[in-house]
Amino acid sequence: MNKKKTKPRKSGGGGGGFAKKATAINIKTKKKAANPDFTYAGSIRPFPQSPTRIVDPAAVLSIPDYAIDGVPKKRGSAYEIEIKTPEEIEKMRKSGRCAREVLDIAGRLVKAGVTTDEIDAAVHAACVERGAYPSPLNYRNFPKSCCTSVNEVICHGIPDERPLEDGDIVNIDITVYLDGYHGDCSEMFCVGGKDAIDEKGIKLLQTTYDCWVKSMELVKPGVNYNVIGKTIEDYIKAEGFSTVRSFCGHGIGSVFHTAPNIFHYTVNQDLQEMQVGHVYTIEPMICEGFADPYMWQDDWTATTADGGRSAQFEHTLLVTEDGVEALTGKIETSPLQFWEEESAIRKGIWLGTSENARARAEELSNR
Ligand code: EYF
Ligand code: CO
Ligand code: CO
Repeated sequence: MNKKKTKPRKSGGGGGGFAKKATAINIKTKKKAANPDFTYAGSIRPFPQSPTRIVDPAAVLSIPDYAIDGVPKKRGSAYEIEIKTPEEIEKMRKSGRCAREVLDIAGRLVKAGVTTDEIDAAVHAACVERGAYPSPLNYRNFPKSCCTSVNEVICHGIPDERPLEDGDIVNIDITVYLDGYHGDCSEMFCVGGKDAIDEKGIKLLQTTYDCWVKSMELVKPGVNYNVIGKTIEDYIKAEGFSTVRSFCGHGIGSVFHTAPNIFHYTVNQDLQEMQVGHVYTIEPMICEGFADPYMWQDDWTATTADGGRSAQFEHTLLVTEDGVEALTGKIETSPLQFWEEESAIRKGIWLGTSENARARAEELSNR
């Protein structure tokens, strides 16, 4: 799909809170002509996209260094894992909570007939209302404020004018940049509810959730990072599914993607060890068929090559002295999904394994 160069607009494309002094976002136009004979792996097709939404820098606490030209400047070490200070952790708690609030808002909109672009508009407005910049917007020239990945789309689906259909499974991936720090999370949603999904789809969703929780339960200081991928792969293989190798979780902080890379498959060598103050994401993508990715012509959307469905969950996690805390964990108002109520690993809300996290989860379950 060709991207059109969009002029900066004073008020934009269905999102809220736009400005007199908008940031001129320079979305790159792809020179490559679209091949009309391009073959798609499954039944999802690209639909038209609305004009790029813009953010008034004065309306948010801060904008990331790529907001204007699409190029991230501050990279962080490729190897050394940052240990966050207490002040940074406080800020990341706030960006994590903000990402969760926005994800819950997006999830409540999921319904047959609603377009993923309408969800993007709501996400964009909810970020700006909270003083946050929607991190995906213009990140390496990405054109929208969140990713929406439907059925066979593994990740980085671009919100567009396709109306959701009963029986679709959709991942909504939200990252916000609040006061200099990113918070990143994603969750699956079933269009038409559980009853609209076939048995294999339900098993895919449950297995993806359970392998993710199982891997997060093992996070604590001193644990080798290779435990995450092995736990995920062993669990999903036994259920007949496959795990994506081409995209990984990542360290996160003032930089969207930094060390360490988090592999969601078995790595037969020692990696680094987890330490108190590490903050990173676990975001496995699990497929009902093969996990080989197939890129659309937009160079962003990754689908499965065999057209089988893919599911994904993601939290931003903080390693604490006594375990782990999900900085993007569910809050008082978050709806519970069937895979949380029926989990074989941990039933109910999962907020982490630290004493604090367990106590808060208990409080929320008794609300
Ligand atoms: C040019 C993007 C660039 N990348 C990663 C940029 O960590 C993420 N989700 O959990 C994540 C989210 C986004 C992202 C949103 C936009 N991008 C995507 C795909 C290709 C690409 O190459
Ligand atoms: Co994400
Ligand atoms: Co991520």
